[in-house]
Amino acid sequence: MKLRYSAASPFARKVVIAGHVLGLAERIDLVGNEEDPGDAIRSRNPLNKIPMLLTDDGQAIFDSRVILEFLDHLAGGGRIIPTSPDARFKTLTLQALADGISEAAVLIVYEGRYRDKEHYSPRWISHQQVKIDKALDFLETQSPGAAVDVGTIALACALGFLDLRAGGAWRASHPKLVAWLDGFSGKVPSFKQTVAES
Ligand SMILES: N[C@@H](CCC(=O)N[C@@H](CS)C(=O)NCC(=O)O)C(=O)O
Repeated sequence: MKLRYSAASPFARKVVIAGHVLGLAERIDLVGNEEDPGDAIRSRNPLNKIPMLLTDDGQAIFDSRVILEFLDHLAGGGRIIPTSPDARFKTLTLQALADGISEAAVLIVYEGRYRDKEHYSPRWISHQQVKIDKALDFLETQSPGAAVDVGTIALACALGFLDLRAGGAWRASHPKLVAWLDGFSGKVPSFKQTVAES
């Protein structure tokens, strides 16, 4: 399999970590982020986003949530997406929340990267920042739990992205989440191995 990815992307990092957790990492070739929309791998996703997984039989799979489901299936199922309804919908919802943090943080980065200077919108930035802050405050009061699954993998990647692109400002006001991330990092070696350089 080939994964079109970038080390900085929190969504791609989810996939790389899941590959390690599931013992599938050696079957996944990491192919760097080619921004050319005509790039043979990237263009298999009409949305032109990463991560994008090309399976051994040539099927293009995206986005990160679907790729994680595919990898879980390849590994026998029920490994990072629980099968019992309570645990399953709890972790899928945590994944949605964590991905929402990453999406808002990516939009803030893109506002600076892609918006023409004269249209740069502090109001838009703060609209996204409120989502991040509220989600973090919520998670500070509701422990994300000790399981290693799609929810906690996504959360670790979202917090890692805030460290990478927002200077880790979330840490001072969220001590329980900091402790949770330290615990996750101790249990899942691929989290440390996939830290991107800023
Ligand atoms: N919902 C998608 C989000 C993927 C995403 O936003 N990827 C970013 C990189 S972090 C991207 O490819 N952006 C390029 C673009 O928006 O054109 C997922 O879970 O995979």
